[in-house]
Amino acid sequence: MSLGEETTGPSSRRRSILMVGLPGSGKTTYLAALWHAIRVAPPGSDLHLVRMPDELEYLNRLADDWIACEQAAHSSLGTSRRTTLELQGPGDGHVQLSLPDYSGETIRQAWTSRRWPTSFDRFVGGASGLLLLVHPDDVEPHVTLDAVEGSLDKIASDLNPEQPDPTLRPEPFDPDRAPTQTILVDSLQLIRSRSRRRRIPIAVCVSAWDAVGDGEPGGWLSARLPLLAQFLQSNADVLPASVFGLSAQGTAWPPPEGERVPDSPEDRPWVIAADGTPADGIAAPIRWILRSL
Ligand SMILES: Nc1nc2c(ncn2[C@@H]2O[C@H](COP(=O)(O)OP(=O)(O)O)[C@@H](O)[C@H]2O)c(=O)[nH]1
Ligand SMILES: [Mg+2]
Repeated sequence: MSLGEETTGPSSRRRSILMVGLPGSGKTTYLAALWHAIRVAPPGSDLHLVRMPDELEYLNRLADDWIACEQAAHSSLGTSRRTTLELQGPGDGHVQLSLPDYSGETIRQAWTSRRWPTSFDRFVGGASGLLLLVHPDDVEPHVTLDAVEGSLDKIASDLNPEQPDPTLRPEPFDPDRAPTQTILVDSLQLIRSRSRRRRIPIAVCVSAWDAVGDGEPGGWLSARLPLLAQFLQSNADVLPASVFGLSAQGTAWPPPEGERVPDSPEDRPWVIAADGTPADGIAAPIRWILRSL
């Protein structure tokens, strides 16, 4: 399989993929593992580099830390590294893949303040597709209808005007405590409203899948982030989506009892498709986006 399916047009096609996710969703670790796969890819493979990227030093540092099982440094608000990778495509053409690593604070602040940096907005405007990362251990609980109904009963009884409950105090709305799926759906709506494209394929990557254990990524999304899953389902014509389970590290660092990190860094990362079947390596979500354009 090759990166980029188009065979007509200029010999180099520009594609920009926006990697989004809240802070700590696994973006930088993914970039580190992806870059390592690219830098060791043999000539002739679709991950083969056509030109050394300008951000070579930064990418190598990320990948070297990843090899040493060291966590990626935190990117601060508004900063990103413009990582443009020029990779071999089919035939004579090649694909220029722009994959900046914006700070997750950009998405969180867009939710709370309705603003994001101009450079991010420019990238959103032209992005061909999205890599949306979600960390399974960092999902603010969703509120089920059952829980709401139970609360309504309690509120109704507590609001008894005959015997008001003095402990009952309304809490002011705090956007920082909004559920993860609310923030993610809002950010997808904002991205869509600022995009120049009619259709934006989204690869939803549930990172640290090694920590989830059994199950299928598609089912996980419907169960844990039902609003996001239903939003994507009902907008499938303009936001076609595919869910992946992604383990960019292969395991937690340090590894849990009884597990070990494979000696060869290339053997560490793995990706599975929505139904739990093995996907085509660490670049599978990117391949899917490029095929879906
Ligand atoms: N177990 C496990 N943890 C991971 C994996 N990928 C990332 N993490 C952890 O998730 C946390 C956030 O990752 P990071 O890439 O810094 O997220 P970012 O803020 O979105 O760039 C870190 O503690 C990583 O070690 C993985 O494949 N498996
Ligand atoms: Mg990061």
